[in-house]
Amino acid sequence: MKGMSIRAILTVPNPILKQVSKPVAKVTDEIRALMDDMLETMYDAPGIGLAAVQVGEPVNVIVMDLAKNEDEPAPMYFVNPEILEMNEEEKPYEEGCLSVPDVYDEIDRSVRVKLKYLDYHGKEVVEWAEGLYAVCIQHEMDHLKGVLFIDYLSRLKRTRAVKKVQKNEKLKA
Ligand code: K2U
Ligand code: ZN
Repeated sequence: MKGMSIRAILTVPNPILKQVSKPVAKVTDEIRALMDDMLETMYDAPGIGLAAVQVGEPVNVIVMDLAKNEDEPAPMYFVNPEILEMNEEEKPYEEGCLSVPDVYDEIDRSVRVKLKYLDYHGKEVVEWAEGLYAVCIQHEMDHLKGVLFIDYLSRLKRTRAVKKVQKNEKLKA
């Protein structure tokens, strides 16, 4: 894609990550350029999901690609995503986050969610997500509410996670 760039991924305790992102008025070329940059940034990380706030843009935009490394890329674009229904059954999954590097812990998520969102061209889509798709979209939509997966952990675990990320960021700088 023309003119794509890799952006810096914000890490805890950056306060921007706690902001509530705003809806997008219209899926413009500018929003598409942001999604292209987000995908390039996500592939470089590497990761399978990324919310716009993680690159410092608090708008309701998410990108994902759940394809296995050996498969063709399968980029997914979500503008103004909403969860219409959540299956009440929950299952634990070992989550990580590009904004909380090298921290992993089990988080319970709904096994199926009914989604409504605008796609790359602004067309409305309504579909059910399950499996890793359900886990990842719930993790990303939390980012749009300023919520990180470590916010579900005990205060002690959360404090240790933030201290670990800050120490490692200092070593990198
Ligand atoms: O920070 C992010 O939002 C990217 C997350 C997305 C994610 C979190 C939990 C569970 C699934 C996806 C990850 O850091 S992407 C890295 C990754 C790769 C494979 C499986 C799980 C996480
Ligand atoms: Zn994350």
